[in-house]
Amino acid sequence: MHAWPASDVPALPGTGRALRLHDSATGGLAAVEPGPVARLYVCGITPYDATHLGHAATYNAFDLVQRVWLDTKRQVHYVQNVTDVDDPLLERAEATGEDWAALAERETALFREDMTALRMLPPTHYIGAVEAIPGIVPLIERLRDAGAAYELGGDTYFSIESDPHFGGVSRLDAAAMRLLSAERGGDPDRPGKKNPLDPMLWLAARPGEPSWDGGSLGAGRPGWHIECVAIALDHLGMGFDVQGGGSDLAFPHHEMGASHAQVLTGEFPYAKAYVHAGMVALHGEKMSKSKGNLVFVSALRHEGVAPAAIRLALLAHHYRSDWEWTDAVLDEAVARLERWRAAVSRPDGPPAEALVEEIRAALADDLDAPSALAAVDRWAAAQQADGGADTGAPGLVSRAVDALLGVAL
Ligand code: 5CA
Ligand code: ZN
Repeated sequence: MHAWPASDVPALPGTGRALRLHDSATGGLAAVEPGPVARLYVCGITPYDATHLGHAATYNAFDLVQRVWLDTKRQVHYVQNVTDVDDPLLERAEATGEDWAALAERETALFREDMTALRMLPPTHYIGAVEAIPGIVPLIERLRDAGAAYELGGDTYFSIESDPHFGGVSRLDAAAMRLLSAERGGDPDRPGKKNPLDPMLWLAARPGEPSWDGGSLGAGRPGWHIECVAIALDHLGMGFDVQGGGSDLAFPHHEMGASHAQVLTGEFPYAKAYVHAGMVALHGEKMSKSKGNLVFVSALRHEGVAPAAIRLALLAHHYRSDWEWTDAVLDEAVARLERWRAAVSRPDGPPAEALVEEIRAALADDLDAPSALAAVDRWAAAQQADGGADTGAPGLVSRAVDALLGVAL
């Protein structure tokens, strides 16, 4: 699949800082120290509805990760998937009478437009689950041949007991895992499974549903977790730097993905850090396509809200916290954007070198974007209060805000 166009990332004077991120697998801050080419996998959308602010907040977090790495003069090898065949997508298509593939294509196209408008850096490889199927089948066959997968009623399951590290990503107890498995696409109550948590690797063809040639597995379609694993192993390999997504993916998705990959390769770990963004809510409940309590990025854009203001609204919250989208959040971001734009369009201001270092330090410390915004606010307020004669400062601020926060002033 093609991704979306990249916006420029201006180079800044001085050097960037080493990034520390909260790693779900340890529950603490991890020094993320990639080689010259940093490797990042971020789980992509299931394209049955438009991009909402919750998605945008999660992608914003991992966009910041890339911007910190780029500032340290590293290259970034970034892979994102599209879950372009899955139960919720097929159910939505069935309900509306639309062709499932056309629905996926339309919503993916809208996602690309939203990401472009928000200046999110595009992945190096943007891969659909459907296009990955030829690579997925042999992985499942290998798991089965190694005794790590079994057949049940024509479907193929992964045996979590084959991975001694199972549980190490989310660190949840069995009862919590079982609840979340039922909530998030698993089938813990299906009779005949070796372990209730065992996830589906290959779903045998059902009447009226799309299916693909599965070689010795028979016709069918892949399970969710193995899709991301096949794409990540193909394009990044084991031991990549960061596996990213929202906190609702820690279990089962990232837990199962890590297990699949660790059993397949015999190597550990799958990813050096598992990084999870908090959930954005609307009217007191997590924004979700299934509940329908959504604010869409595209709807705000059509109302004439500047994408830079949407981005500032996201940046005003720490990526790990759960927060609530309200009109006040957006109003505050619009006002901040106005203040910042007015400040950088003046001919001079207080020197800004220290501000660049403050933004760098804030982001390097587990992506503390709210502190970075506060630092820019202080610079703008100082300029407003007593001017400053540095004619290079407004340009430097605008480059730093663009390069490090993805906001074009
Ligand atoms: N296709 C899978 C991942 S392989 C998926 O979870 N798709 S999704 O469309 O449901 O979500 C895309 C990303 O947005 C995921 O990282 C998910 O954790 C995140 N996300 C979904 N809802 C919210 C929310 N309300 N707040 C923050 N992030 C969210
Ligand atoms: Zn995924």
